[in-house]
Amino acid sequence: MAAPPTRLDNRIVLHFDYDCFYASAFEVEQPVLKSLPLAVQQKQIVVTCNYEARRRGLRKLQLISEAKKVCPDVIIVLGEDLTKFRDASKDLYLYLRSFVWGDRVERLGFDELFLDVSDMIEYNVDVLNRNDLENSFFHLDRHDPTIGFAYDATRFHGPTFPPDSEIVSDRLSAAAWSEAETLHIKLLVASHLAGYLRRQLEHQKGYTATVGISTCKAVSKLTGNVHKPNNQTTLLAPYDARENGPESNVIRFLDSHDIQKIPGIGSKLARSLKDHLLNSGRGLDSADGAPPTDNKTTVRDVRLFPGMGPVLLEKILGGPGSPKGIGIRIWNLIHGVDDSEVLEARDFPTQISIEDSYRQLETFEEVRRELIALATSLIRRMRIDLTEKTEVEDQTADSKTDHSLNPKTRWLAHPRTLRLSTRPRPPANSSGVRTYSINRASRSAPLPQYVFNLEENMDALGERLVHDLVIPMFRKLHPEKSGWNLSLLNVAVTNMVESAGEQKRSSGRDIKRMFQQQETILKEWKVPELDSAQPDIDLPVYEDSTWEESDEDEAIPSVICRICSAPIPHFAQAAHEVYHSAPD
Ligand code: DCP
Ligand code: MG
Ligand code: MG
Repeated sequence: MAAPPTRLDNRIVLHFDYDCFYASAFEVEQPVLKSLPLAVQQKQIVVTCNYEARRRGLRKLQLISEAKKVCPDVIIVLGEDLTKFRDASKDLYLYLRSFVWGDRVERLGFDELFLDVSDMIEYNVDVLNRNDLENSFFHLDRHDPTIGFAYDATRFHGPTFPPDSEIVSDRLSAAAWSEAETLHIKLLVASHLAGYLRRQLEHQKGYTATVGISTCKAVSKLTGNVHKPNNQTTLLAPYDARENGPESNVIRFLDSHDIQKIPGIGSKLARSLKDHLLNSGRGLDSADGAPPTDNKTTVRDVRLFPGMGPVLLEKILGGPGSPKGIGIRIWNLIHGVDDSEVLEARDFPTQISIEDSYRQLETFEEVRRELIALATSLIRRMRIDLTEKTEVEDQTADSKTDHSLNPKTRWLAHPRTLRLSTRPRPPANSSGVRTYSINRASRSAPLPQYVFNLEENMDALGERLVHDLVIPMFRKLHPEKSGWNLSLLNVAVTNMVESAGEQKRSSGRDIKRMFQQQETILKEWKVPELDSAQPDIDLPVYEDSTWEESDEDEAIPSVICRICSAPIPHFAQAAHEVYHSAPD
């Protein structure tokens, strides 16, 4: 058996997942909904529902008709227009980002965030007073010791894995400050930061989140799942196994997980691993004496399989089409070692795309009308995500008062390219069943400058853009006169070029000002979001895998999503596509 990978646990990473995100966006607008069962509908499905609805038996990705049966008094709201969720996602991202030193804040889809808080934690561990841990103070600003919050550093905030509340104060008093315990105290301090951020998010923004606290992205994401919703989990040290010492908590935590649940190991890789373990004759019993089972292959089964290591993994998973070094990457992952960094925050997305799916789109007039609607909403989104209000301060007035600021809008970035994509609906096969397709045809062209004119009316710009450019592109994609039977239209701008001038904003530094005029500043900041769920280019780090839960509705016949490999029930395909194509 190959040696386990070397651990480098010098970072602290928090993973945030907002609770019932779309439903919360409605609850924030109408707090009365919080205590009622609430479901968000897209097409014929419940894309999400609040926890009151879940308590009454509703589930994500359930048919609306079924939901109404299960809970007749369910309140249904429409969630096909993603504007509300995009805006909330961006607002919460900017809010949490404003606390973090070093700006390593990465979005994953709409409702997840990774925060690399290593610097803040290191600083706060350094300033702890070992003689009075109970009355500790967490510094949120290096330059102003008054900004922060009081906490008790003799214990963890919130639940831990393994659940253990005894061990802590003991450890801290004795050999606690040795090198080996550094991770322990870092995690402890981080658990208080996570608790504080969750409270702030709830009180200032009205959203609750579930947080995982560990040393890398993959493990903190998984750790968060232990206590859901509105809670947090810290994966306790030690992470490295010691001879005759305590076992590694990461290994203990990961071992019982289905291999497919590991972020970075999607269903395709999991399938190959399962097949190998089952077919290589020795079965799974090598790991724990249990007979091989078809439905669950755990991390432990893979890790302890005879001969397992980076070389064997490369043999099983490598080959044409798979990324280089996949063997070592997966070997690391099953030991909870994920060295992918939390990416530095960006001030604007790498692309913006707007699309809609259709049952029937056959005539030219329909296509033209839809393209104008999409182009207009693309321009609206560009104005939100790619511009910022620069504040010209009136030197003579008190800078704290809002009306002393004279906002002027400027473009942060100019996309150079416009792309049109369409998806023809494949013909029905001989048995009358349509096979599902996500194959898109697309065409790109330079984006004309006039779309950046902020004085011009958006509808007029949308119409002009469609007539000048999008319709000719459409004609090239579909030279036939009619009968295209399209199921999807997508317009996107890509190839962003950052405007010159502005210095990169560094968060942490701004925290004092933020505390003083929190509301004003957050309202005024028009900094666009990071675009992390792009449909067909620049996918996140783990291209061939899923970070998303995929255990919904396993009994329902489903198709495998070609983007994330998750099994998607037939009725949920439309919503699932919306999910992937959401530009941020
Ligand atoms: N979403 C979607 N289609 C999917 C999955 C999710 O449209 N197939 C949307 C609706 C969710 C949001 O994305 O509100 C976030 O997805 P989550 O899986 O995190 O679900 P929730 O945040 O709603 O619930 P939870 O409390 O389980 O995190
Ligand atoms: Mg969520
Ligand atoms: Mg999520």
